Amino acid sequence: MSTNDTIAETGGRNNAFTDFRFEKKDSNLILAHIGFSFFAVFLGAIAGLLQVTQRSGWIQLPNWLNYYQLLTAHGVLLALVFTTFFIIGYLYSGVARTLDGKLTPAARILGWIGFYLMAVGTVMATITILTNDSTVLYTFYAPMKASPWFYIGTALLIVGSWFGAFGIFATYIRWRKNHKNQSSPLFAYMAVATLILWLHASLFVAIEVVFQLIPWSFGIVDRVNVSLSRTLFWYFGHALVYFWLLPAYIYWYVNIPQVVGGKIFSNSLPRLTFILFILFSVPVGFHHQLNEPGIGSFWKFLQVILTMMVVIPSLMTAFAILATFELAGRSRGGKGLFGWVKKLPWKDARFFTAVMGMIIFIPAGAGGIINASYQLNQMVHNTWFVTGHFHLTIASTVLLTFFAISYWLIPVLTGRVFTKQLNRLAIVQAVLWAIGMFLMAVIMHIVGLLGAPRRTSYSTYGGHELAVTWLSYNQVIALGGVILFVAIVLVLYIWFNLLFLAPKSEKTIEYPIGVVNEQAEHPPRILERWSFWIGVSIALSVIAYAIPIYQLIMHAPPGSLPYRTW
Ligand code: HAS
Repeated sequence: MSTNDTIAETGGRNNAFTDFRFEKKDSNLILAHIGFSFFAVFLGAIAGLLQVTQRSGWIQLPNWLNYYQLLTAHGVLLALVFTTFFIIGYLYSGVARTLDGKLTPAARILGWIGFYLMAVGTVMATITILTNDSTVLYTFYAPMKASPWFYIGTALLIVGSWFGAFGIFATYIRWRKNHKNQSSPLFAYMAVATLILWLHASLFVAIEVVFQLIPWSFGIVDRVNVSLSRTLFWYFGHALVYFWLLPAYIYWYVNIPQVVGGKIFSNSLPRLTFILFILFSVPVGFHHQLNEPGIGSFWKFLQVILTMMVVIPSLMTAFAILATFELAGRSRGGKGLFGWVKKLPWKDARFFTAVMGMIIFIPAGAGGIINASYQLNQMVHNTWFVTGHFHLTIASTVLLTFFAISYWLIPVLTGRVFTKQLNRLAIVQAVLWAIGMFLMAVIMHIVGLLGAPRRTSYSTYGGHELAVTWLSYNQVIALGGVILFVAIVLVLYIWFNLLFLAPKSEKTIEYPIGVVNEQAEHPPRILERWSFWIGVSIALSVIAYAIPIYQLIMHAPPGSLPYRTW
């Protein structure tokens, strides 16, 4: 296989890390996580196809399967399982790559413990969904009650991810000990920041599951404080979306500069961005509960303001990524105001697929700001507008970036080549994804504004005149869903090839890590004083949450008995 036949081989680029190879023990651990995540995509996509076609009246489901069951499987397998496995695998890979080239033995042990806990938890939760005992959607709102084994399964998924995080911390701490007074490599820094955010937020959903939902679902206690459980869920739930987004940002900040043949624009700005996410991504969960009773409007408004603060690091990211691209394009000879755009490697799926995600993030982020505006939320809450928003964010921006990562990460791990044909297929895949999402998610925004509710099975609402206006939109949404399913089949085909069939490479396959622009300032030491930032983050969360949570407990209604609504 010559270099010309490949996209992902080293290509002789001048980067100190180019000849890197993983130790077998590390690549096995990373591959286990990534491989498991693909299985979740496979099942979750089938559930997605069935539910979108049922919702639009195209198909009728058999008696043993219902819409809400599919919706639960789709959300849990894609939003919770796929993301967590993929992210932990990707973070392990970059940490091993940039911190002395390997994981510590402790990290490997912690990584495997985490993997097995997550895998067992996923299997338990999935079985209870398939048996229709846990049709509670991925947000598992009380008082709908799932099987206790569903909650235990999700708790294991979360606790397993903590072990994964501890493994990464172990490798990072070893590196800091051996490199006193140095700033850590950007990838590792960002991985640590992402996992600090994750530990902080997921602790609270673990409290909800372990202390409220598991005892209640086993019948040990009769009633559950519903408002408190939802508040604990959203304490975690919004930071969860940044647990998905930040690994995509890591790719944009650290890996893509090398893919485009440029340099990382700044060594401090990305670090500051991630610190802002640690601070502001948690004390904002009330923007998911703006229409709920029991929480004072002052606290909701405070969290709306903090939500606007968490938009800032994304705007900083947009600026930094564009600057990186412009510098790269100009260094390749791009002239004039926009001549540099043409010089970017548009035919390389590792770039193209991620850029599709970036472009989609511009309207997706605007939709988020609409959601977060206190008054506008009255209009869009619980409508398909919100479903459209999260299909543009997690299911496009983040997912497309993860696809782009997989196109070089699997070859690095398996030694197989991302051939020209696979690269072409990946570009077709990204275009199909953008078309499918345009038809599905953009129309969801429109029909949401016309009042169509989310989380509902097919219904004509007795022929009500308003509901009739939604029907033709539903058809377009289903068409978009079918196109997306075809695109998922393509990506599964590419992954299968990269795992088992593509030709083996004779050369080392490049793990792209960008180098920082020589003119960039050295990052200020304060940015790596984690205890300080964790302290500020906890303080902000106490300010935003302590009094409302106290009130939810002290003025709690009697609580709710469990319900099985399906
Ligand atoms: Fe959201 C609901 C507000 C971002 C996911 N969101 C959801 C739900 C999910 C979700 C899953 O305030 C539904 C939960 C449920 O089931 O009920 N969201 C926001 C805001 C942001 C935001 C303010 N969300 C995300 C991200 C997600 C995600 C990211 C997943 C990954 N969201 C809300 C609110 C709700 C909500 C309310 C509740 C609604 C309700 O009533 O239920 C912000 O973080 C967005 C900031 C983003 C930007 C965009 C910056 C653009 C960039 C791209 C640059 C492009 C370049 C291209 C460089 C301001 C960085 C270069 C191109 C070349 C030319 C080469």
